[in-house]
Amino acid sequence: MDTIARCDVIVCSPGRNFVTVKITTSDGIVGWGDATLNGRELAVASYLTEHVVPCLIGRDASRIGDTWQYLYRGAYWRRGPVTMTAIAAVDVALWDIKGKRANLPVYELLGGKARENVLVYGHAAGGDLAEMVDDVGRFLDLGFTAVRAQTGLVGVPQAYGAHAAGSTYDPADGSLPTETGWDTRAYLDQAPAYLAAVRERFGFDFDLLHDCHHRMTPNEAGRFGRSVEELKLFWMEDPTPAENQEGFRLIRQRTSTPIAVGEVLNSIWDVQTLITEQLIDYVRTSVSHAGGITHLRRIFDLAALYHVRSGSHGATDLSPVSLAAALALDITIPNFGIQEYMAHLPVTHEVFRPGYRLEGGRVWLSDAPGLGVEVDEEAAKKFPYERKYLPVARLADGTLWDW
Ligand code: GCO
Ligand code: MG
Repeated sequence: MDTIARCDVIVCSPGRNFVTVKITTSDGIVGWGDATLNGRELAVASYLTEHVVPCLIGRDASRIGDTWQYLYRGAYWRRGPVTMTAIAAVDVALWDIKGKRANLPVYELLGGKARENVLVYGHAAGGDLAEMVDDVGRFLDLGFTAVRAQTGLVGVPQAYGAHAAGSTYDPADGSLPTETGWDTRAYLDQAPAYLAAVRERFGFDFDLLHDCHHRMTPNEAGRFGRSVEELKLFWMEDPTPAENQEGFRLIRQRTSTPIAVGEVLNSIWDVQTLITEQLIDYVRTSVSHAGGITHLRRIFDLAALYHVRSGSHGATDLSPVSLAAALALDITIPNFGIQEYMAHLPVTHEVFRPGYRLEGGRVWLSDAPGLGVEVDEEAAKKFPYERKYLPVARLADGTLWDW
């Protein structure tokens, strides 16, 4: 029996913070998992080292499902981003090990390829409308056939999306969260117009996506969706906070603009109503925040019954290990929709060397055993953890809002 001999938790910051799990088996096989929870990284690292690692040593490395239940049911406390991210990292590392042991890529263990490659969307952004439209053009020139477009709002300081492409949200003074602004009326006035400007310049022959980032009420979201219907968005993402899944009934009644939800949610129960009542079109739960390959596969299977397709979160705060794991699911499931793809910074690749490859708006998977990602632990040591936060948002009168 190949047992879990060691489990190390590596925290490093090559361009941004990442928490990585390394499991080594008694036969010397190494598997990698991503345990990064942006802005709350050390909570997961300590959950792992203090509470999970001691339970793993000596367990049969091949029993992935049993280990998942042991960590989930065995904790007594349910769900939540810290727990589900920790479980995800262990789960993904064990799938990586299973692949390496079988000398097969993980996607072969999941049933084999259902498609040749994985459709991804890129992130076009800009400080203002002109910059953002140019950035959409840049992605189309690179061969992307799906692009998400975001820009700031005139009169609102640093609203989400106002950052130039590739920039991070690091606090200006290096310590506390950046304070940004929000104004729903300005958004409802301006966002449909700037999305229309993209269609005007580049036409309809590509998929246009937009992230509303959880800031509207269901009623406002319904109005927004209706006002962009003729722009034929691929999706509007997170139109309203999804803790209240029932709120999406109202949006659905108002608009046929497709809806994508799930990046901040962690379990199948968090998306159950959304899926079973067909209130969304794409489920965006991620492999690293929703319990790993084992649990995300369950979510996608449930979604398939209700014509909901996958649209996995893939921002740069998910490490290349996560992306490789997401891609293994993307290429095998019947109800694949699209995969988010934000290129990692070159410095991130000094530590994480993935085998997948982007070409013409699609990603081709590596056929290396396991997930095909190498992690350079020596290089990781050069990039110590730095405390960072996601921004917060406030209305003009100071009321704290959803960022
Ligand atoms: C997306 C997301 C990200 C998140 C980020 C938070 O759709 O890509 O909304 O931009 O804000 O992952 O850590
Ligand atoms: Mg999003």
